[in-house]
Amino acid sequence: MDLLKRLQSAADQGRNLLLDRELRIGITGLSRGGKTALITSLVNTVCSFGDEDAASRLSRFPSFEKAGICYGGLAPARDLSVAAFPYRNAMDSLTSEPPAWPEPTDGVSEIRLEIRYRDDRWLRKGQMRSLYLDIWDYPGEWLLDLMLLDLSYEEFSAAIAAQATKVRQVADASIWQSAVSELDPLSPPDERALAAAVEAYTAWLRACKEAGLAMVVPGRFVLPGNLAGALLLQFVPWTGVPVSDHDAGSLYACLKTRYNAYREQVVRKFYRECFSKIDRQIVIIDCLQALMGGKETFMDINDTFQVLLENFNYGASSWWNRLFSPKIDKVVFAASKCDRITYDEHHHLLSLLKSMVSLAVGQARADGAHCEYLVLSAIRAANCVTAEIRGQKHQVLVSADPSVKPFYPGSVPEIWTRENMDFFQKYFRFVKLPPPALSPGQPIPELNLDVLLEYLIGDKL
Ligand SMILES: Nc1nc2c(ncn2[C@@H]2O[C@H](COP(=O)(O)OP(=O)(O)O)[C@@H](O)[C@H]2O)c(=O)[nH]1
Ligand SMILES: [Mg+2]
Repeated sequence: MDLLKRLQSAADQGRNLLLDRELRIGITGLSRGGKTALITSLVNTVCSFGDEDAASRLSRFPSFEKAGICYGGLAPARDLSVAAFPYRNAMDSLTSEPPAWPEPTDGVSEIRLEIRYRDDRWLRKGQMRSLYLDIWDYPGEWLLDLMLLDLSYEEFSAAIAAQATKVRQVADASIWQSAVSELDPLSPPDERALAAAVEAYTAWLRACKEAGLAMVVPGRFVLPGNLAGALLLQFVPWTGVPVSDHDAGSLYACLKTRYNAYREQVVRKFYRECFSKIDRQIVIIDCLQALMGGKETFMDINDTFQVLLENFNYGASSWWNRLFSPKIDKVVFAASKCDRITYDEHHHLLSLLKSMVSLAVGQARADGAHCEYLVLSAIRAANCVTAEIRGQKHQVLVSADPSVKPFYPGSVPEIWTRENMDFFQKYFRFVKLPPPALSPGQPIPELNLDVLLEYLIGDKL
């Protein structure tokens, strides 16, 4: 009986994939970009599909009515080995008194949703069908690791040394570099001295990350997930005197072995088990935060795209190709947290987003993926209203928190340039907003999630 059930369930899973009833959506972005908020809000919106006023709230998701969606809800997890996305905890934070932003989460998690709608194919007219959405949350930091798949230990060391020189104004690499140069590459490893060098290297990576730099590799050093303390993470790039000949038992051999193990057992495994299975991808970018970074952030973001492009030219084995693996047929680039600016600035934010990712998008398109762009706010913490100030009408933001006075944050540049970044840093007013107060059962206020849903699943209903 048990076997019969298992066979039945395996057959069901195969059929779902075959009949195009299942969509795996990856949500990517650097830490604190707004992934957790977006997934929470997406799940919340889908769970409200059965509500009477759902269609009117989702007016720019025309497929909702056209397909006759009548229900949305959580479905049992598909992959029991992956952590479940903590939706309930996130909702508890938002509905607590006072409301709090969902706890930050690092690492991979998954949540599965079911959407029921009418079947309009003529033989099955009137019957109900289901579309399953698997939503995957994973840190963008881990994604950058994909570039390591193409690098030997020596190439990795050289790339990091070059990066250290380039960003020396924002993050000083001299501490870890001198710790590395004191290690003896030809003797057996001194684990204590090596651990100290690893710690100094990790501190430097953290400083790079805090300065807003995107190239922080290996990503697991700053976001270890379940690998905290593992020997796999006990290596450093070799920036000491070049080593040509070494014994199997030497420190240098050990560093190489651990780097290779990291590349194969962590990066390749992540790619195989998680990333290569994704059908559609949302890349979340907090453009306003990126504008706040310094000169090095600007260069780093440009360089990141440059590296992506260079790698693309190497053909099918490049990690950029993998990033938009042939399975991914749609990529949505989303500028998050757009409730922090007034409505009349939204089109500027959209054009800024396009200018930031323009190089990357060319490659995704070349790979056959369809790209869309939008600005969104997953959890709207401020409302935009028109106020009369000295006889003139102006848009201002009003926070749910009465202690925050209505304010005009400033203008957003339309293109990604150094000069615009300086201007923005001088004049833009960042206000830290608490999340909106929610009563249990009330849908999360958002901006443009209906547009996102139309892009993501409209053609699958
Ligand atoms: N105003 C506003 N802030 C947001 C929004 N989404 C996220 N945030 C802020 O950004 C922080 C990080 O978001 P989170 O979703 O945890 O980022 P993650 O690390 O990418 O999962 C949150 O704690 C909020 O302070 C939004 O839609 N509006
Ligand atoms: Mg998160």
